[in-house]
Formats: sequence, structure tokens, C-alpha cells
Amino acid sequence: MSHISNHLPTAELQALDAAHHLHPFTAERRLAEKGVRVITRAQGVWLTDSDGQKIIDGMAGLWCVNIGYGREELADIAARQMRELPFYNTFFQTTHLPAISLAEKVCEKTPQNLNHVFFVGSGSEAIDTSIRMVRTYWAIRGYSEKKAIISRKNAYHGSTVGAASLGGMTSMHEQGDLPIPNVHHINQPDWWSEGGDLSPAEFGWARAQELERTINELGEDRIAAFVAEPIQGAGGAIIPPETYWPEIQRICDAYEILLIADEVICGFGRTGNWFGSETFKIKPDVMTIAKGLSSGYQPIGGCVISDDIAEVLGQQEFYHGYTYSGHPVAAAVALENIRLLEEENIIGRAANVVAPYLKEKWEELEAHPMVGEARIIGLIASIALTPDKETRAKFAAATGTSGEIVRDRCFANNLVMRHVGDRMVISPSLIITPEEIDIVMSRAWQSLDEAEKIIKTRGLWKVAPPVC
Ligand code: PXG
Repeated sequence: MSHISNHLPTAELQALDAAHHLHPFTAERRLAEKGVRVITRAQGVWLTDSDGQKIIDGMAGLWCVNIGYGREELADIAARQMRELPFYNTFFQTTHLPAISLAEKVCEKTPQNLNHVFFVGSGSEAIDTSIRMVRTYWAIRGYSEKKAIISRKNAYHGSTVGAASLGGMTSMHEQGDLPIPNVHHINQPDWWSEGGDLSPAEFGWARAQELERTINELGEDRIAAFVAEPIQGAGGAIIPPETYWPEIQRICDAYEILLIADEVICGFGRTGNWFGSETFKIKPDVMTIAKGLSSGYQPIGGCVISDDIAEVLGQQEFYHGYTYSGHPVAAAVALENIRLLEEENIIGRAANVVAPYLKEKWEELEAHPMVGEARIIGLIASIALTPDKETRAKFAAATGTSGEIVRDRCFANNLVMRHVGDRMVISPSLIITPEEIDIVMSRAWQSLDEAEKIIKTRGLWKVAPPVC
């Protein structure tokens, strides 16, 4: 058996990595100068690096290891499936047991009318699939002009050409000539940064109204769908005001457009229910899923569609699919992951025991001099960093400067917390214990204190002039 626990010294691993391995969303030269951290093992919510340091993972990997690291059951099922049927495709009039069973299980979990799933290998592929599906749906029904998709600024839907186009991150659009045609972005419901003098409730409602205005401007007969994450994840764990989703739902009901809920982060327990759509009472026509579907143990995602859409799409061949659509090993692992989530009531326990405890501790962070709002639903939480809480001011330095300092202090203190601009985010595994939450919180406080000192020493504690 080959495994890599007996490895080269860290410095040599870092040099090799810098020489040949290109990292996602990374300025390679800058990383090579800093030196990459080499993660070698993980158990529960704990990572171990090549120097033997134990790091507490506040991000569940990349918002995905919902069940926690080290579940033998998932390793065993993968090995068994690899022996029995490591691969077979589902293109040419064939299927296999893991795909059949997982499809049934996923559709049992998703809301009532979402009963058909197209498997893919990732969240980005799920989003690309949804773009082609909703446009094809309207075309088959005779409305081929209904192809525009309305998305939101600062949304994240993935990195393929289609998914990055739906995403609302301008820095991504600048690379690779994006977005693709017929994508429109409306404003996001981020009250802290953009709410001005409106109350959160007024602001949430106003931002939802932008959807209706855009539908009327573009014309209902040109719009295929509206796509949104129930909570924007990579955008900074932006929890919308309570008025936002009900108004969006009213608008989607009033017009003939489809609603795509991107549940790649929110799905499989993150918000305290199986799906963010349940938490916010959203009735999507299409749901994209990935990450928590397999708790990240295997790359797999899906695009789940309503009975109505499946009925229409079923009239023709849909020229779309990936070699690894419904991959048997990934599907078997995802099925076992869902079985464990169900049998051990992991989502219920996270919602009723762990989330209230984390909420109490997380909201205490608002007492820190550098923390503006602290927001949390289920096990997804964020704080806004600010040099002046009263005015909700931004730092004068380039966005992300303070966030990166806090992130680096967290990492140095063996806590993984993500920064998004000047927001800090956590999204731990659902199996995190109250004792482990105490460790996360004490490291977070310490890191914020250290970062505050660094920011002040470097002369960065300055308020940005207001934007007119
Ligand atoms: N939709 C949403 C809502 C996501 O969060 C994707 C789609 C794309 O999934 P794939 O599997 O293609 O990556 C995502 C992915 C971050 C970060 O830094 C977030 C994601 C991926 C990588 C980094 O917060 N989300």
C-alpha cells in the first residue's frame, strides 16, 4: 500500500509545489514567496500540517465537509464500489445502482416538486447545466427569446465560463472576456455595506424590487430565470434581510420566469435545514447542489429540476452531459453521506444544539472594537470589519487589506477562517462540538486583537471617505 505519511521536509514540499502546482484563485508568485502550508491529514474538524501542527478548520474544507473528516464508512463504501464497478457511464441507455439510489434519495430530500436530478461533477457544472436547461425548457415551449438570466452582483456560482458569467464578481469577468451574452446582474441584499440610511427591512424589500424593475425593463418575454444563493457564501456569507426572499418569491410567482436556487453551499444542512430554500421559504424550480452532497469526500453535484421542467425537457434529446455524470464511486459515497446525516440526525443536532451555542458566542464578537455586525444562520456566520461601527465605515486601505491581516493571524493561530474582502466568514463542519466552538472563538478573539494592533501600527486604522 502506498501512502504519503512519510514525506519530504516541509521546505522541499513547498519548493516542489511552487515549481509545478498551480492553485485556484492564487497569485502564484506571492504564494511561493510566503510558502504554502501543506495539509497532510484530517479528523473531525481538525487538520494536521506537514510540521505536525493541529489546525481547527472553521470552514469545513471549502464549505463542504459537512459530516466532518475521517468517516471510515465513506472510505469503505468508496473502496467497495471501486471493486464492484469503478466506472460506467450513464449516456447510452445504461445506468447503475449508485446513480439510481442516489437520484431517488436526493429527490426525497429536495422540496416536493423537485423530483428529477441531472448529476455533474461540481457546483460550476451544476450551474452550467441549469443555464442550458432553463433556456432549452423555454425554447421547447416555443419561447426561444426567453433566454436572459438575471443574477446578482457579488454572487458566486463557480468558475466555468457559464458559472463565472452568472457570478457577479467583476474581477472574474475581467479575465477571459466574460460574461457570456444575456446575463444581467442586479444589486445584492448586503445591508451592512450598501444599506445607507434605510433600515434592513426597507433595504431588503428595495433590493428585491430591483428584480421586478429589471423584468419590466428587459421584458418578461426575454427572461428565462433568476438565479440566487439563499445566502451568498463566497460573497461574504451575506444573510439577506427578512423582507428580501418573500418579495423575491412574490415577484417570481407573479411573472413567468424560473427561479434557480443555488444551494451549493446552503444545501445539506448548512442553514439548519436540509436546504436554504426551506430556511427562507423559497420555492425554486431548479436547485443546484454539490459540496455537502458528498461532504466533499468525492466530487459530485447535481441540477435538480421540477416535474414541469422535466416533462418539457423530456420531449427531446438534451445534448449535455459529462463523462463523470453520476460517477458510481462519487454517487455511492454521496448516498452513504446522506444516510449518515439522516441516521445520526446530524443536521437536527447542528440546528438545535450547536447553532444556538455558536450564535451566542459569535454575536459577542460585536463587542470587539473592529467588528461591526456579526450575522449567523445555522452554521454559516460572518462579521464585518470596520474602523467605525457607528457609521458602518469601510477602511480607507484597499478592500481586503484588513481582512487579509485577520485571516493571516487566524492561520498563524491555527484557525482556518476565510476572509472575503473585509468580512470574515466561518462555516464549520456540522459535527463541531461546543468545546471546539470555544477553541474557534478564543482563537478568533486573539487573532482579531493581534490584527487590530498590526492595523494600527501600520497606520491603516483610517476611515474611507464616503462614496457619493
Ligand atoms: N455555487 C455556489 C453557491 C458556490 O459557493 C459554486 C457554485 C461552484 O462550485 P464548484 O464545485 O465548481 O467550486 C460554489 C463554489 C470561497 C469558495 O473561497 C467558494 C466556492 C468555491 C471555491 C472557493 O469561498 N464555492
